[in-house]
Amino acid sequence: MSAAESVRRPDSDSSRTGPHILMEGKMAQTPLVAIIIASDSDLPVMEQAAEILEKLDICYELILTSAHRSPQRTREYIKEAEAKGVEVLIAGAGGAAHLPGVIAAETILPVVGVPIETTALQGMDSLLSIVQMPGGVPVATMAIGKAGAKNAGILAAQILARKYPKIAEQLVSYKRNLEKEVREKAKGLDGKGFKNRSREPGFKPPSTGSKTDPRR
Ligand code: RP5
Repeated sequence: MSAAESVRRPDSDSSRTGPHILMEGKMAQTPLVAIIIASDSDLPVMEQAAEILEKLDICYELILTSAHRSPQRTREYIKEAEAKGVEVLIAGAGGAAHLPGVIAAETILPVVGVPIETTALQGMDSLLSIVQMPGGVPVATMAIGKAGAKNAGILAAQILARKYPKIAEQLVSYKRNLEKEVREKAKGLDGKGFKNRSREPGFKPPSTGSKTDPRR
């Protein structure tokens, strides 16, 4: 399959809004990424991964299965994903958060883990559970919550970009836009009358860690 064929949205029906949710992976095109969520309560966070993949025009599917509640379904799906040609797996889970690690134990596909915020421990439980994998079974662990889910989508795209030039182009353009947005915001600040000391003649920035710094 050519890159152009494989880099497509899962569904071109513009009447649908939000990420496309295909619980059993029934799609006409091959998904390159699978987003696996452990509970429907994870969706408000994990849809950030779906949104960025859509923005980058990368075909994905979203699957609901739990490491603890449906271990058999989880194993079966991993085999199915490998067979259908999925190349990167993104898994989000909260609390004991075993899903990304269990997936990584079953496949050699790269696994990106997203710790979901929890009420009891604010997602620190999820983060530590996902990041502390034993040697030999890596999970690329993102930040807790929505930023982590978004970055999971971008990291998946970056992995795919090594093979698909079209995805590399999309990422370059995405990065350019990030830079443009910062420049525009900086320009916006210029007009607000704040004093910009760094532009004054003779301005020296404060020391950042020389030997004479009393904090050292
Ligand atoms: C985990 O337990 C899920 O990832 C979710 O973040 C958390 C709570 O799940 P629900 O009880 O809301 O289904 O497996």
